[in-house]
Amino acid sequence: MSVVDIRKTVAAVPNDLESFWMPFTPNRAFKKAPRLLARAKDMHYFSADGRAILDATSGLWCCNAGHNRDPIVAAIQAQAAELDYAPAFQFGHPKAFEVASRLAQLAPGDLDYVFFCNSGSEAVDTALKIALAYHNVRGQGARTRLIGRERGYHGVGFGGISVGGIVNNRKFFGGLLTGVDHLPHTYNREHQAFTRGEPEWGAHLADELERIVTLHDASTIAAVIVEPMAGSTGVLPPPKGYLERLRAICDKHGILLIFDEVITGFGRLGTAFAAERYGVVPDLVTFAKGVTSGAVPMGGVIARRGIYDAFMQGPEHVIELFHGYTYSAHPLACAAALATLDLYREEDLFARAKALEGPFADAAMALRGLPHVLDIRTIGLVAGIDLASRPDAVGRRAYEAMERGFQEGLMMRITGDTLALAPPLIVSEAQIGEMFDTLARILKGLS
Ligand code: PXG
Repeated sequence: MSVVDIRKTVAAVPNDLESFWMPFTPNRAFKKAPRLLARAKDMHYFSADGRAILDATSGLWCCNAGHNRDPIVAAIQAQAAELDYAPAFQFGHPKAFEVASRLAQLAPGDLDYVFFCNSGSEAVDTALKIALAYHNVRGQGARTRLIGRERGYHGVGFGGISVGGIVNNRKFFGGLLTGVDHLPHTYNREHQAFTRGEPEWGAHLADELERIVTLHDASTIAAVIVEPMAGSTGVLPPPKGYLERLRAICDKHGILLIFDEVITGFGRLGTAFAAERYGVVPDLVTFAKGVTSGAVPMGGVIARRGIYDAFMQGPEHVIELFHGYTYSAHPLACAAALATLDLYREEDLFARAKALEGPFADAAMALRGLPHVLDIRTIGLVAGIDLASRPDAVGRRAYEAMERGFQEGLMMRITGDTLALAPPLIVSEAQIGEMFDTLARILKGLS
C-alpha cells in the first residue's frame, strides 16, 4: 500500500468519540449525550448543530475578552506566518520581552519580573519552586514547608494538588509533596450566606497561620499560597481584612505570600489583579487563562524585584534558576497576549467589570428563594450558587442544571452542587438578565 493509500485508510476511520479520554469529565455519560462546541464569537458558543449558547463561564474562566475577537485572531495568524517557534532558553524573541514589560506595568507594586509557562498548573509549580529556591539562594534552605488552604485549587501538578485542598484531586495520587500544611478555608454559611462581595465575617481565620507557624517554626516555612478568591470550589470571596492579615503575618515571619491569580487576574474582580482590589502586594503572582483570553495557552509568574534580585548573584554566565519549559513565552502565545492586553486597555474591560459588579450581583441575588437555592455569593463578574444536594446523589442536581443549560442555550460550570457563572467582561446588562432568567427557569424545573 502506498503512503497515500494509508492516509486514505486512516481518514476513513469513523470519527467516533471513544479515543479522547476527556479531562475532569464523566466520559461515559458525555459520550452518550455529547455537548459539542463547533465555533464561537464574542459572548456565544455555537453547538455542532448550530445553536447559539450564551457563555456564562468564559470558557473555563479564561475568555475574558470574549471569543474569537478579531484583533486577537489577526495577531495569532500574523505571528504564525512570521515566527512559529523560538527557544526561550539562551535565545529570545522581541514579543516575549514586550509581554513581560506589559504585565509588569499591569501588576501592582514592585511585581516587576515575569517568568513564562503554559498553564495555571505550571505557573503554580513555578511559583512554589521559585519560593523554595529563593530561600535557598539566600542561605535559608531550611525553609521548605509550603502552606496552602482547604478548598484551594492550584491546578493539577503534584505541587498544585499538594498545596490544594480538594479531596478528590488529592486522594488518588499517593503521598504528594511532603512538608505541606493547610489553612482552613474561609467559607461559613451561617455567618456569610447571601453576601455580595467580601463577607464581614472571617478575617480572624488568617490567624490560623500564626498557629501553623508556632507548630512548625517560621524558619521551616517557605511560602503561603492562596487564591485571593477561591474560584473552583464554588466562588469563595475573601472575608474583609483577611488577605491583609495574611500579608502581615507573612511579613512578620519572612514567609513569601503567593497569590494564585489564575482566575482572578485580568479583570475578573474589576481590577487587573485581585492584588490591586485588595491593596495587598504578594511576593509572587501566578497567572494564566485571561492573559490571552484563552486563545493560546500561556501562564506565568510575576515576582517582586527583591526575589529576582536574590537570584542575580554569582558569575554572570551561569544559569540563575534551573527551571523553564520548551514553550515558555511561545511566540503565538505572546502575540495573543499582546493583542489581548491591548483589547483590555482599549475597551477598558476591567473597569467595565467593576461597573457591572452591582447589576450582576442584583441579577444573581434575585435567584434567592427559588427551589434548591441554599446560598449565593457574588464578587466582580463571578457568582456561585449552592444548590441543596439530593441525599442519594450529591452533585446530580447541578449536573442536570448544567445539562439543561446547554439544551436551553446557556453554558455554566458546576462543582459538586454549586453552579458558577463568570461571563466574559464584554457581557451586556441584557445578557446578564438573559443568563439569570434562563437559570431561574431551569431551577424551577429541576426536581
Ligand atoms: N490555579 C487556579 C486558581 C485555577 O483556577 C489553575 C491554577 C490551573 O490552571 P490550568 O491552566 O493548569 O488548568 C486553575 C484552573 C472550574 C475550573 O470550573 C477551574 C480551573 C480549570 C478548569 C476548570 O472551576 N482553574
